[in-house]
Amino acid sequence: MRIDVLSIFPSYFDGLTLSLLGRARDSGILDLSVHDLRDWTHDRHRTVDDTPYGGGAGMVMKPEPWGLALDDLAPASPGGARPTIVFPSPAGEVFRQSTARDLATREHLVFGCGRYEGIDERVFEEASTRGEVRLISLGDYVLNGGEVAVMAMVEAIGRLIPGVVGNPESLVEESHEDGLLEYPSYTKPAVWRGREVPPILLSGNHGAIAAWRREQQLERTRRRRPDLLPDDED
Ligand code: 6GU
Repeated sequence: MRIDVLSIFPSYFDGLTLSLLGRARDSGILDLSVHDLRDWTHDRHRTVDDTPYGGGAGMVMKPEPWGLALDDLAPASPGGARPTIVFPSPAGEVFRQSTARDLATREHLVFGCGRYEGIDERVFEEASTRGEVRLISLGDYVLNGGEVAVMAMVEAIGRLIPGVVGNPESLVEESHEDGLLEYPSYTKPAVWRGREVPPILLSGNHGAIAAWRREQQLERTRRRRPDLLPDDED
């Protein structure tokens, strides 16, 4: 998979070269490039923002650098490959595990990180001539820009690319993969500071352990995230 990230703070993404995704990059599974949007400016101050038409607070990101960056990273190519272009936005659809699974199947993702009050709306129209455009939010709160959101999205997507996570089984028994929260985990010692591991986990009865874990998943989900469960019928 190829991922291009556009940002005016490219060093935010240095962390993505570490650990799991770093190894995926080194092995060639993931071709991740982070670009400075200012490289597509041509004035002395490398300006990326301007005042909003119609007035109002804050600054808006100018369309020209975005257009030139899209020309390079997502060129119009009749009949050619079309990338999926993601703009992180608190006004977008909410990012879920299902979104990560969907985006992990794409050949080429372009992430455009906005700052200031937003990006000139025409950039989204232009981008949709180059590929499928998705506005995606991390959740119902406000960040200063899209960088932290894109870090989270790239990590969630990247670990689903075959070969990135060493043991694929570790992907399936996780919170959200089956729509429920994860069951509790324990390791040695069997008693720690007087606290015992639930005896069933030491029983060797694999059927009973699976049933207990399922019940724990349901109980935790009911308690912490009832919104994930189907509504009661009665
Ligand atoms: Cl994707 N961007 C910004 N700026 N704030 C957010 C967000 C994204 N998701 C939640 N809050």
